[in-house]
Amino acid sequence: MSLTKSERAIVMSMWDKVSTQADAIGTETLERLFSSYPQSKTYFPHFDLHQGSPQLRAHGAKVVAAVGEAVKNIDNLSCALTKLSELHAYILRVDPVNFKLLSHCLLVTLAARFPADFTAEAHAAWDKFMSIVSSILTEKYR
Ligand code: HNI
Repeated sequence: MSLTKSERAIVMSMWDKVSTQADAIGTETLERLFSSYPQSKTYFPHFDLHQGSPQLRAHGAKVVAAVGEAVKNIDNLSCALTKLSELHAYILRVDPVNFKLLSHCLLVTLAARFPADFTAEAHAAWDKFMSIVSSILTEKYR
């Protein structure tokens, strides 16, 4: 599976806006994840996951920064995500289901913050992009 030219263009142009509020978007994404899908909290027993906690905000910022790196390397995703893939597969052993949930929460956050940009085409492009990123981060499980 790979992105078409126009899907790439949509993701890249929307990223310009996302990056101006990256940290807040990361925090909101994780808040949505942990409140809608509390089972995902089991990977973070060492974190204070209350809304707005410093750990939650710091982690949200890291996750969105990694998505930003992926956007920058959109033509070379496997390579760009190698380290993170090893971390999630070998060390963290996150069940791949959680990647779908996190991706969904990111999309909801983007839709809520950029309603005019979040057309059906943008929705589909981001969904495909995040599913490619997620499959790279989980492919080492097999
Ligand atoms: Ni994830 C650490 C990026 C999905 C649980 N994760 C990271 C780090 C980045 C990151 C960046 C920090 C790495 C470092 O410190 O070197 N994670 C991403 C991205 C996605 C993702 C881009 C999906 C698109 N991670 C998930 C999911 C879960 C998850 C779905 C579980 C629900 N991640 C973790 C945990 C850590 C982690 C746990 C370690 C946290 C810590 O600091 O102890």
